[in-house]
Amino acid sequence: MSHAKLKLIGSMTSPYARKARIVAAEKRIDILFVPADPWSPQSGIPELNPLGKVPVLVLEDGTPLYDSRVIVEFLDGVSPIAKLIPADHRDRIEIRRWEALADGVLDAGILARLEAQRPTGERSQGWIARQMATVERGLTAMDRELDSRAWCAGSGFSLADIAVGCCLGWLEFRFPDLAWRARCANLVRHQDKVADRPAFADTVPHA
Ligand code: GSF
Repeated sequence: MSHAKLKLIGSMTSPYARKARIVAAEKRIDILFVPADPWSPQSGIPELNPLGKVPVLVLEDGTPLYDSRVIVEFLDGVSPIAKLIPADHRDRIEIRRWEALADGVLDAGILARLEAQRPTGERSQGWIARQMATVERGLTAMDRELDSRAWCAGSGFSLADIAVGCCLGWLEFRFPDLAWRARCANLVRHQDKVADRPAFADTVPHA
């Protein structure tokens, strides 16, 4: 099946765009990745997504889809190949919960990073500390819930593993000193395993 007209607008550093790219690649859906900077006034992104964020998936008829959770659900339903979100209600919710956790850690990490980039007088260390505490709690919860299991949910690779992989990959990229590897052995094992998949290796974040 060819879906060459599906266009994914995102940046090379966005972990949410990476999640969508990996889902497309795992499912062998041929999308056109269009790099764009949501912070650039000329990006054209607010015309597609009123929230002004990437990723945006533009369908064949021009309909823009956002955010990444809607995009991955759309992509998973496009073809029956390599299902990443199961049909069973409870199984699906378990995986979406993992995704909410991994995305939530990213949300907090991004807020902390944006705050840290503000001029010294405008920056709130308390706000940064609050967001980083969320990151730490999220990492602890993911590590504990993964435990010694091979995959986050169920018996095989799923959207949950992709979401967690993108979350940890972004933390490694943006917070190389966070040292989660020293205290989250289960996540280390998981991350080293998913990193070998071509879809992950082809989308490593870079500036
Ligand atoms: C988050 C997208 C987002 O924060 C999703 O798609 O899952 N819940 C959304 N995107 C950032 C880029 S990044 O840090 O991944 C973005 O586009 N920020 C621009 C802005 O104006 O906030």
